[in-house]
Amino acid sequence: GHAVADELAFAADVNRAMRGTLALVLAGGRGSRLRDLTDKESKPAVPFGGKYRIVDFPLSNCINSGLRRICVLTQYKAHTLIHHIQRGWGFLRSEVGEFVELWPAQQQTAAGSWYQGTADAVFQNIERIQAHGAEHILVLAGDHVYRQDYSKLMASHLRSQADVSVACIEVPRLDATAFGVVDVDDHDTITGFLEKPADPPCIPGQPDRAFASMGIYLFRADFLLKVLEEDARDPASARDFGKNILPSLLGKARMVAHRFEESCVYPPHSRDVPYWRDVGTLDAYWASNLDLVAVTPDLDLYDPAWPIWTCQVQRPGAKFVFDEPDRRGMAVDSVLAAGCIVSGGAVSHSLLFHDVRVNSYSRVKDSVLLPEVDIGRHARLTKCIVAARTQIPSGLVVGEDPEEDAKRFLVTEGGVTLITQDMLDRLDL
Ligand code: ADQ
Ligand code: ADP
Repeated sequence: GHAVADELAFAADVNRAMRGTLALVLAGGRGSRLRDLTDKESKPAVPFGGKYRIVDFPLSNCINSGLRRICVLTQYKAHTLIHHIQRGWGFLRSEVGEFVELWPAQQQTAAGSWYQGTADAVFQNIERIQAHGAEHILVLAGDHVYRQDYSKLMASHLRSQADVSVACIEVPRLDATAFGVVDVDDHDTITGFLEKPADPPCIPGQPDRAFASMGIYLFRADFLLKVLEEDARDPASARDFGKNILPSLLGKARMVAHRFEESCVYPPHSRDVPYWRDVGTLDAYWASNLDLVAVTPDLDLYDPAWPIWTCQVQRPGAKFVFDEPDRRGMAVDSVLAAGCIVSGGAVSHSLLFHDVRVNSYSRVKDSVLLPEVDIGRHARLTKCIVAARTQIPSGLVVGEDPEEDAKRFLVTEGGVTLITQDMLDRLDL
């Protein structure tokens, strides 16, 4: 009796809190480890999974979690990101207070410095945030691929009566050099925080694992505003959540770690490994795109209960031309987006974004081809990432001689070759 009534009342509280939450998606960072892929656009705008851009994941998580007041904070080369959001994310109902707004960097600070750190991006918009009168602020990184039900994060935030909840995940210890590493007590209260330590401390009793911040912070709005104002008065601060804000709160505020396992949206076939990817390097980008080709991918994009929304290109279905015995257009073990035409070439274990052309006698294997790539006749590509709108010339062979490839293109530590149109133009073929 009472227990059920309490549960229902609590669920209603969570619901109300979600409706009173403003989500701030930080989408300004370049993501320089993606090299040429982020020459012209920021990391959140980089295409992912055949028809999405990375920012679609946190935005879809908001929509699917019932969080409908969203601001996207942009900065570095935001043109494609702004275009994508204006075209694809205008379907919320402003009449009932639902929106995705774009907040470009305003260059408000002196000396032409745009945003400094992530906290400055929020601080510069403090008046607009106050004008929304939100009770909670959810700060999200715009550059990770994952499915998370933020209402479960809200539930644990309310239960623990935290000033701020930080979503955290266990990662291999050696990967944690790229993250904020968190120390917790028995109740998951955060007792230590080291931003990107060179030698990350492990989880007690697990020498190879570390507990990392996912860069997802849920704040009580009044508390966040107070903290940002304090930080703004500190001339030594770099105005960054990871570098300055979280460490400054240790021992002064109720800062609680939320375990991602509790709010991860798992695929139906596996509840073992929570999926969260910082596709920050070319090797990680290649691997997580090609994971979608696997028999049972770790990331389920087919789940109607948790759709990933995007800006659709209105294109016809992928087409395969198979006309002569030696010109058999086919793709196996692959994902192809709309508008692709595989005409007399062979594609295997690859992911093709929309409007890719694969011409006769060519071979594409273990590769990720971004939108509007054209593969010339007799070309052979293995283990490549081809940047958008690149014309691969007839007969080009890449992925069979690493030394030769490294002279002309960019070969990663993991042996993935990135090919862009600029690199081809420099070759003067
Ligand atoms: P990083 O990911 O290295 O670490 P950062 O480069 O600041 O942090 O990027 C965080 C997010 O903010 C990204 O989505 C980026 O695009 C965006 N961003 C960066 N500067 C911005 C600006 N000035 N304006 C708008 N958006 C901006 C952080 C934390 C770590 C944590 C990892 C998890 O500092 O503690 O472990 O995220 O990936
Ligand atoms: P309805 O008007 O039936 O309530 P919606 O509010 O779902 O429909 O959608 C309004 C408009 O937004 C429609 O034109 C629809 O095509 C478009 N739309 C809905 N969802 C998306 C999406 N994920 N991406 C792009 N456009 C969308």
